[in-house]
Amino acid sequence: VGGKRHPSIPLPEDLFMPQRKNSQGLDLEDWRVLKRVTEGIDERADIGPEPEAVTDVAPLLDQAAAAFPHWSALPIEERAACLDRLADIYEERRGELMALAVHEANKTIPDALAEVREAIDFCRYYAAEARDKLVPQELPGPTGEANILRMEGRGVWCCISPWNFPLAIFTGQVAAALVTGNTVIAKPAPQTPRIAAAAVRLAHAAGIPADALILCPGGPETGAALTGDPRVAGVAFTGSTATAKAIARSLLDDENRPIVPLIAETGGVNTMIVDSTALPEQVVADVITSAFGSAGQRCSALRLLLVQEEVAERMIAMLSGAMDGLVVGDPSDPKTDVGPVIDDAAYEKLMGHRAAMEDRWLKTLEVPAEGRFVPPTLIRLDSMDDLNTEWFGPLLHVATWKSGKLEETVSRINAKGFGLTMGLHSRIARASELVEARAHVGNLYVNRSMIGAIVGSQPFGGEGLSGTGPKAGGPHYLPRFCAERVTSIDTTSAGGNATLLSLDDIGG
Ligand code: UN1
Repeated sequence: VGGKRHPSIPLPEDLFMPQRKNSQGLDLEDWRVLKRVTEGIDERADIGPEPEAVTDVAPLLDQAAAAFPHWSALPIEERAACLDRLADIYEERRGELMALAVHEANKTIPDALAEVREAIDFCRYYAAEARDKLVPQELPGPTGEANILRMEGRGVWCCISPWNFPLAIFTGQVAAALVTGNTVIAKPAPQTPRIAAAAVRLAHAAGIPADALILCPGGPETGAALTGDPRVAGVAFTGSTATAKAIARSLLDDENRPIVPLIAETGGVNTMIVDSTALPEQVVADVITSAFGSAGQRCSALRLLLVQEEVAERMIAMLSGAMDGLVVGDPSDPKTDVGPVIDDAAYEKLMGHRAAMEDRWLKTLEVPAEGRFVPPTLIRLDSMDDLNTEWFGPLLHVATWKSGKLEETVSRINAKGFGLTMGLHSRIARASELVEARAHVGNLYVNRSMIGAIVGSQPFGGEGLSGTGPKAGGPHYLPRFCAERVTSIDTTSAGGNATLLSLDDIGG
C-alpha cells in the first residue's frame, strides 16, 4: 500500500476496474454510473430553500391519523407497488439526489451514489418482504378450530432519521412503516431537510397519498413534540444513544398512553482486533476505509483499532504511510476521499478531543484551512479501556493487546456496553470462531472493512447501548412495525360455524 492512495477514487477519464468491490460495494457498473453522474453533477446546483421547521405538530398528526384507515386497508400488493415505483423514480432521478447528498450533507461522490443505491435497495427489499411476510397465515391447531395470524398497521409512526444517511436511512424507515400499513410523520435531521423533502415529493409521485406520508422538518423540540403525542403508535429512530433514551422515557411518561414500540439504532465504540497472522496490506486498506471513509461519520465506523503487540509497530507505520494518500477536501471533487464534517458543532467537538489528545498523536494530516475539515488522526491509547465514548469523525484510536488474550480482549470490548460493529483480521479459524461466539455486537466483520452493510445480505443494527433491534434491511424488521393479531374461530357446529372460513372471507 505504501504511498498509494486508498480508497482510490478514479477521475472520470481514468476509469478502471477495481480489484475487489470497495467499501461501498461499488463494482464496475457502479463506476460507469459514477462517471456519468459525475459529469452530470452541477457544482452550483440549486439545492432549493430549506423546508420550514414545523412548530405545531398537532394538525399533521390529525391528518396522518385520518389517513390511516384507508391506507392500512389497501391490499399489501398496492402498498408494495408504491415502494417499487419509488425505487424506479429514485433510479431515474439519481443525479439530482446525489447532488443533494453532496451539497447538503457533504457526501463524497461515491458515498452519494452508495446513498441513493441503498435507498433503492431498501424500497425493493421491503416491498418483497411485505409480499412474502405480511400475508395472513393460517396456523396449525386442534381440529374444529381455525387460527389466523394477521400482520397489520398500528397507526401513525413517527420516523426520526439522521443527517449521515439523509436519504438511505430516511427512506428505509419510512418505507418499512408505510408498507406495513402505517401512516408516517417523518422528521429528518435539521441538517438535511432538503433531500428528505425531495424524497417525500418523489414518494407522493410514486402513489403514496400525501396524508399517508407527511414531512415534518424541525429540531429536537419538534421531535419531542411528536414522540410525546399519544397519537403516535410507534417510533423509529436513528441517532444518538442519549436521544434514544430520552425518546424511550417520553413514550412512557403519560400513564394513559398506550405502550408503543421504539426501534432505536444508535452509536458504538466500534473496535477492530488485528492479530499477528492478519494480512497487513488488507488490514491497512480496511482500516483506512472503515475509520476515515465518510469522514468517520457512520455509526458503523471503526473507532478503536486493537493490534497484537508483536505487530503493532509495523502496522502503525504502514497505516501512517497509507494515510498520506488520503485526499481531504471538497466533496464534490471526484478525487476526494474525506470531506468536511457536517456542522460547526461537530467540528468543534471533534477538534476539541483531537487537541486534548495532542501528545498522543501517532499521525495526522494537513487539511485545507477553509472549511470544517477535521484532519484524519491516529491517536495512541495506553489501554483499550481508555475509550468509552463515540467520537463521530475521522479520529482513530489505537491500542495493543497481548498474545493469548483474545478472549479477555473481547470481554473488555463488550464491557464498554455498546454492541454495534466489530472487526477481526486473523487467518486463524479458531480466533474467528471465538470472537463470533463471545462478541456482543450486531455486525461482526471478519477480514474485511466494517462499514457499508448491504440491505438484505447484511442486516444492520446493534444491541446494548447501540440500539434495540430489529436490524434494518433484515427479515425481522417489518414485523416490528406491525400489530400482530390472531383470530381463533370455532368451526364445529357446536361453535355455530359449520364451515371453516377461507382467508378471502375474512378479508385476507
Ligand atoms: C449509521 O451510520 O447510522 O453499514 C448506520 C454501514 C451503514 C451504517 C448505517 N449502513 O456503514
